[in-house]
Amino acid sequence: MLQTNRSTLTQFLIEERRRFPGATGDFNALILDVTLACKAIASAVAYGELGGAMGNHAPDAGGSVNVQGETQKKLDVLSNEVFIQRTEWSGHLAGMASEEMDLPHQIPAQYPRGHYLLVFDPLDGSSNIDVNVSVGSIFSVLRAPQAVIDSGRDVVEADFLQPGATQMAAGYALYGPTTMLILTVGRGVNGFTLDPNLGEFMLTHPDMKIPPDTQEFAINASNARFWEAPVKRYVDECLAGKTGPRGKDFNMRWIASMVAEAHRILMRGGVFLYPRDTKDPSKPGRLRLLYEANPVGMIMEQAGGRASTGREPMMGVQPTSLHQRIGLVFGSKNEVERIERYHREPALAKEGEPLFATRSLFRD
Ligand code: AFP
Repeated sequence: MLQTNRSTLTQFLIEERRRFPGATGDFNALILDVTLACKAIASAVAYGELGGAMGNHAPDAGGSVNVQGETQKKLDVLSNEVFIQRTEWSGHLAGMASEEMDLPHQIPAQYPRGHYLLVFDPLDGSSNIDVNVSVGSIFSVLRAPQAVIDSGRDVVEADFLQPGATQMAAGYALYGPTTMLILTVGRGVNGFTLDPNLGEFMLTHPDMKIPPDTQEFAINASNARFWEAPVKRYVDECLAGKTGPRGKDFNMRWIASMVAEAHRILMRGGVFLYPRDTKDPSKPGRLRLLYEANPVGMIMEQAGGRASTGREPMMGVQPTSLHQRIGLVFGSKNEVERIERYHREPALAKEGEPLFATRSLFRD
């Protein structure tokens, strides 16, 4: 381990910062605080039930006491607390928002306030915890509005409602066979692997790029009856394989842990769809815009892929609320563009008539 020529995350960030002579180092310090939180969560995830941290079957915060007298707490509640504890003291944040908190978190009075907003999903895929399947943390860094910086006032929801294109940084930690950190600070995407002996994230995947084409798609097919026509068309054509309009066979994956899907796509290409559907008209999608779609979308676009609602680029969406949901399609650029094209093409047949495929597994 001592004889390695790999950069640590700290070295990488300092070398990146040298391109900005006026940089104060605050941004780097914030990223390192966030990645320390991810290391702590990685440890809690690894201990699982041994550490008293549980998956979805545990009670909420406050929890019960298990036979060993340990207070059991849901891991996503614990992870949220870790993100807050590791970052609120630093003086780099004006405030933060999380999937686990209805309202924005104010920086306590005893700490200075800074220039950035941190938005995060502390533990995504938590329904997989109890079955020992990879889960992750997702984070996004925004610049606080100047009025917030100048006044030092408490943050409000509106301060966070910035399009994905304004993100300063985005990343995810993947708690899998190895713990990895995938990070973009606006100049490409780099992957780091946690060395458990050193406790350091080491640069192992520099300048990651997504193949523009793919033969692998990820969607929860149990929702097929709720899909809009363009999505049904796209999936039908993938399933038709060589015998259909695509002229090639496709493979399907669904891990139900978006961070794991995103990482697979980043590594070997693919497309992920959790589209807007008719299952619950009050929900225009399952995934959240600010702390799931936008950070993952920034990573995909920075790696040469594409992120979309299916109808418009994700990075251009103007958020309307902190926890708003949105339809999400991301991955290999040419595949996402095809899906967007299908959403633009007018329905070729009247409602109720077979639209495209003469046969479909999903035709009701
Ligand atoms: P949980 O955090 O509740 O497990 O949800 C995970 C997730 O937000 C995302 O990571 C998955 O891609 C998606 O939901 C899985 O949704 P389905 O359970 O409907 O397939």
